[in-house]
Amino acid sequence: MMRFLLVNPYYPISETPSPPLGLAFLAGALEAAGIEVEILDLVVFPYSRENLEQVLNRFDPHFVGFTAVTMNIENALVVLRDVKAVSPGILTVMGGPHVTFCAELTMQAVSEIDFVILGEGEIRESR
Ligand code: B12
Repeated sequence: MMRFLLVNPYYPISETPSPPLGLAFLAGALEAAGIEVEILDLVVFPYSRENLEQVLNRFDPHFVGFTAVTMNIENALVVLRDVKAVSPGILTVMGGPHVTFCAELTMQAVSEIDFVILGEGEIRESR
């Protein structure tokens, strides 16, 4: 079964006083498509590379997806680069407002990002 880890990057909880709704919508869509999902919420669960390694070893995801606004993109990139350093074979996906505004710049600046998704991530286009 395919496994997808979703990461909510650190931001002060006083400015993020509710669960990550966008990631929850995505998780629902992924599960409906038969994909196993876990969410690592770094707003309420302090980040360390050791914790990340434990999650990667236990859950063994094929993809790790991140959400980010401009104000927490650097926090997201710390984790994303650690994912690639620990397991270079994992594919990384970045979504959310920051890359929706700055997709090309982000892809050019950060070679560790494999895919960016613009706008709503659960939409599947069929042509
Ligand atoms: C509601 C809201 C909030 C709520 C969040 C509620 C919640 N539980 O998520 C609260 C009040 C907490 C909040 C806080 C902040 N917000 Co706000 N917020 C919004 C608002 C109005 C709607 C966001 C929303 O809930 N959309 C619905 C959900 C379902 O969509 P979503 O989260 O965007 O996720 C979808 C896609 O983005 C995509 N996606 C997201 N992540 C990923 C990841 C992957 C891997 C993939 C594939 C796809 C994907 O798929 C998701 C599902 O369709 C937007 C403006 C807007 N119209 O978008 C501003 C907006 C996102 N906020 C903004 C800002 C600045 C902030 C704060 C930094 C403000 C502050 N006080 O510090 C904080 C940051 C908090 C954080 N960690 O993100 C800016 C971001 C600008 C930027 N350059 O990035 C926006 C765009 C407003 C604006 N125009 O300035 N916010």
